[in-house]
Amino acid sequence: MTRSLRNALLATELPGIQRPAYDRAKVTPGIVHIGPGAFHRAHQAVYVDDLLAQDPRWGITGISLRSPDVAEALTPQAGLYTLLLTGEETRARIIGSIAGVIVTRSAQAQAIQRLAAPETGLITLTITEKGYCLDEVGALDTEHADIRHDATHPHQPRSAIGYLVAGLAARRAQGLAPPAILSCDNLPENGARLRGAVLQLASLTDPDLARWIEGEVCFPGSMVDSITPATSPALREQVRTQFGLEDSWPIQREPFTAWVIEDMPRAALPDFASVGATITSDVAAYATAKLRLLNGAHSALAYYGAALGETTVAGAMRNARVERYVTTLLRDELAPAVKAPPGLDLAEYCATILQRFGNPAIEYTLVQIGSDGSQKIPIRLLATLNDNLAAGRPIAGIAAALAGWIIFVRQFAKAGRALPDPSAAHLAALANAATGRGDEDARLFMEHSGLFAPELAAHSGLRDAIAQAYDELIKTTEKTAGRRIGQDAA
Ligand code: CS2
Repeated sequence: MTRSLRNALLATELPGIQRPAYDRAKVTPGIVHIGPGAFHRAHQAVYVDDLLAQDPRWGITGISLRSPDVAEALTPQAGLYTLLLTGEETRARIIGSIAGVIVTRSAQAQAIQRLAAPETGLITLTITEKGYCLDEVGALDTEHADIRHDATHPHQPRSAIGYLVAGLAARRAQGLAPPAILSCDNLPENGARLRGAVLQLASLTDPDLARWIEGEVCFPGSMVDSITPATSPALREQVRTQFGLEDSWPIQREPFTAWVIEDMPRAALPDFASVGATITSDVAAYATAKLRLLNGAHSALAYYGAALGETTVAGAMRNARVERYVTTLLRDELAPAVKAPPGLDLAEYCATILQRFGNPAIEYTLVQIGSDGSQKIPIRLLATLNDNLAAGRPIAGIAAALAGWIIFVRQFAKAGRALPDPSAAHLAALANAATGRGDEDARLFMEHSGLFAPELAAHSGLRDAIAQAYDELIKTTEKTAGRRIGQDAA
């Protein structure tokens, strides 16, 4: 027998399933989260689920900027969903911290009202790199179509930045102190970049508002970490058969989780430290270490592994050539460019990353990680590449990841499939002009993809290293990967 997720279910026997340790009826909404995708529901919403047991003021209202899918799945379930923690054993938990989800497409005014509501003490975001609409130096891209729109229609925004500005304007109009705003995305200096983007957009429409935001609103930085693949049909089936729950959108993640938040007392955040988050003044060191080591290695593994015909992270880690590649990359190229935050042993951290990638219970597709490469590669790999070139350290592994990326882009073009990337059209045009020769294709992508700053684009040592890896990888790709990527992207 399977049972549907409803509030009433929480009062029944649920053997082997952890459930909210608080009365959901007593929870009030204190957090508004923009982008309630899988990562948010596997990470922050779980910390909040723990927090609500001691402080019911922090229920979450989600805001979906694009698709109604999350709202359609969660509304009939009263916001409840199942989280499976999958490692050596699988543990199930029902999460109750999300009270509701607003879809801006059909309820724009309601979304702005909720952002501005007096009880909203914290706004959080997981909108992925591209959601910030930043340019290559990390400032707001004022040429971005959504930002141009929001600069002229501040009350009908399209971008997350536009919603924040509209919400803050409405809050200020009520004469109330603002909420804190916390980015939970894998961006370097995520708090500072978000603050810069919000100030820049506000100054285009209302300089007084921009001054108020500058003086009043706290944007703490953060580091978030937990490997959370997209939900597959097999996961729904597992939740049904193993735990007897009918859930339209369960979530799965590894047991490991970490959240480091910048210590900013004026932000008056909920007591996240009491539920396992680390509060520190040195968040940048943790965030850089995580972004450059875990995310850098993830992206490199995705492109290198896909070029060799692999389709998932754990599968790729079972391929001795890929495993050797990632291990060496972490040890010789990524870790030496990272300054360890106090108390973090880099060698141990890298060993844990390799172990986490190898978790066979997590089905994370390389295509999912390889998506949005134009956004991810500069911050995950090129920053380290620049440091290594300047310090005379090796670059062959990063060059191989870049070669893998070019092959990845070409495989999508060859299969006639849309590359999952905001620069898809431009990259597809390059892919169609590529010849399959390392020296030519390395030059083409370095000079024209838009990822490489002029000095890097003209670096002949880098070009040679990419070309060499490309010619080497493509031999295997031609045998296997084209077919597989074509299927994977279907
Ligand atoms: C991954 C991340 O999809 C990706 O690009 O690298 O989502 C990664 O799993 C998380 O940042 C882990 O904390």
